[in-house]
This record gives sequence, C-alpha cells and structure tokens, in this order.
Amino acid sequence: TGGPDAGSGGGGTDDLIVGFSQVGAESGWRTANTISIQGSFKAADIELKFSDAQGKQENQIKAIRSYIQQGVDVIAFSPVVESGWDTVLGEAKAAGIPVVLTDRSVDSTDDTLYESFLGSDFILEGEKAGDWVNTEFADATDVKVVELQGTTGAAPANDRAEGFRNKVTDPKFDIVATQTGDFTRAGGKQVMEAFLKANPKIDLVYAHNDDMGLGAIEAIEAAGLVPGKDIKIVTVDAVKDGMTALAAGKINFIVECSPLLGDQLVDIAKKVAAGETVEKRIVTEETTFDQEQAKAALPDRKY
Ligand code: GZL
Repeated sequence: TGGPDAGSGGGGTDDLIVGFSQVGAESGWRTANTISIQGSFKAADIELKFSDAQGKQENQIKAIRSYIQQGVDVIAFSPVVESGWDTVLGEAKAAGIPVVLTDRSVDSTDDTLYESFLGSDFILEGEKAGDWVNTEFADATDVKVVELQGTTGAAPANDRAEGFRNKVTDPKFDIVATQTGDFTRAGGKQVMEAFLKANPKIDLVYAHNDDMGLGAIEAIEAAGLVPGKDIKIVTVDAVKDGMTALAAGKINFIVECSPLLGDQLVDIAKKVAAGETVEKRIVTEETTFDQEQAKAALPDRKY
C-alpha cells in the first residue's frame, strides 16, 4: 500500500487523473475541440473526467468544485466567459490542484490562479479579418458592415471585435449593426434575418465563427440575395462546413482558429502534475484561407 502505483496522484501518467470542464457543444469548432481533447488523453492512457457545461458558467464552476472534491491531479477548462472565476480558482489553488486554461482565457488579475493558458490569439484573428476587409474593399467608398458577435462576455467575442476594429478604421466603413449570435448557426440565422429587415444596404458580414456565418448564408439566400457576391462574408474558425461554403463561393475569407489542442494539453498536464514549470502562455499556430486555398485544403481537413 502507498507505493508509487497506489494511485498517489501525480506519481506517473498511468495514475494521473485530469478533470476537464468543456464550454458546451455550440459549434463545429467545439465538437472538434472535444474530440481532440478526449482522443489525446485516451491515446496517452491518462484518465480524463469530462463535463459539458451547456454554455453555463455555473455548470463549469460546479464541475471544477466536483473535481476539487474528487482530488484530481490537474483541472483544465475552457472558460465560457472571461469574468467570475477568481473564487473557484482560489479554491483549486487552496486545495493544491493546478489549473490549466485552454481555448479561452479569464480576466483574473491574479495569474497565480492558473499555470498556463493554451489557445489562440483572438485579437490577432480579428486583425487578420480586418486586414482582408481593407484589401477586399480597397476601391469601395461606402461599405455597410454587420457583425455577428460570439457569446457575450467570451474572450473570443471580446477580442475578435477589438482586433477587427483595430484594423477597419477608414470612415468609409460603417458597422451599422452588431449583435451576438452566441456562436451558433441558429443564432447567426436569426440575427441576420433581423439585420436584413432593418438595413436596406449590407455589403459585408463579419461573423465571429463559421457556424454563425453559415446561419447568415441561410438568411441571405432566403432573402433572395447571393452570399459571397451581393453580401460578402468573412468568418473565423475554418471548420469543414465553413471551408466547404468558402470553396463554394458563399463565404469570401476565413481566419483559422485551430481546435486541435488535445496533444498540447496532455503535455502541459503531465508537466504540471510532475511539478515542472510550463510556459504561462502557449499560442496556437493557425493561418487564413481564401476561396482557392479552401478548395486545395478541403481534402486534407481533419475537422
Ligand atoms: C475559439 C472558440 C470559439 C470558436 C467557436 O477558440 O472558443 O468557440 O471560434 C466556439 O466556434 O463556439
């Protein structure tokens, strides 16, 4: 009893237990992210306790408290919104359980509350979308823009909005409407229907993810307009359905946001459990796609 293999926790990967709280299942990106994380931990033969919060912060807080009670070795999660985590992360710290952030971050000023944040630079993603807009509309004089924002309060929504506005500064661009579609296809469709009713002229849709862009396509077509031509669309993620629409000419540009964080999370969890220091911030590598690049990339896309 009590030997190194007696489930002492952190004694080695074979008895390592990690608790993960996932945002939900709101988009194609999220599904791919879940598959990546579950697949990587299975391949590493590390026990992963996994919970889906259905997009509710209180469910994530409950899950984290449960992992603390269970005495897992590492807690990892993707915070659905940026704020409101200091108390529960303080409880994990008091219990001596290290925390790793993936995908989205928190706005806690106390960065001892987590060991590492692995995820994309969402401001850069917004800036990449803005750069494309400036090029695409270089010769235009009066561009009416509508924005489908991600989940209110979520880091990708806040930062993709900020990054876009860092770049799209010429007064010829007029963001006539902006509203959250909650990162879902249904949300994007519903909000775009309202935008179309309220705005006689729309030249561009900036959607914070592919799923809302795909919903906007349905609304645009239902209004008898041609997406990608009458109304141009730029989105973020580059999941298979988005890339298919891009290759078909219904979307004009996609900024990639990689959901494949599983292997890196396994590596961080093992190091953290072993008491090794890890990089505080690990930025995901990702690119952008135009319509031609999407056609070429589609056959090899894993998600
Ligand atoms: C981004 C991730 C976002 C995706 C959406 O890293 O948090 O949440 O862009 C997903 O598709 O719903």
